[in-house]
Amino acid sequence: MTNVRRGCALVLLAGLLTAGCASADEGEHADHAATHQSSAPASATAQQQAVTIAVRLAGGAVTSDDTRVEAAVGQPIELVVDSDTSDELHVHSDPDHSFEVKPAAGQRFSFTVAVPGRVEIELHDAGRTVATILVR
Ligand SMILES: [Cu+2]
Repeated sequence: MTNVRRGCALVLLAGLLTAGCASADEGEHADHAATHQSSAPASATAQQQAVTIAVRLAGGAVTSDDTRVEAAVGQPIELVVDSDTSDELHVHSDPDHSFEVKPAAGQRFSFTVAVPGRVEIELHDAGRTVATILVR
């Protein structure tokens, strides 16, 4: 738990957009996600190929640790998760996205990012950054 909080604090210190971490210690992301919902643009209608990020949790280990990927604003980004445990994926975009990971293979979570910048994807229970997306 402290690992997660420290990770989030470092992100805040780095001056990045961290819509989610102010309340990360509460374990609740639903409230502030709803707060930012209204600012999401509806412009990403162009058909773009999705950026896929594979994440695997097995035996307490996380593979694909802190992968760097690039994506365009509005481009679909898909997380493909194989996991043997429950966790929470948290996308540090604005607005942020949270996905509930279950112990199952082939879970897919899709989202888009509306604001350019560096977007980190965290596993909150494991306290790990699994990927960083450079959004342009
Ligand atoms: Cu977070």
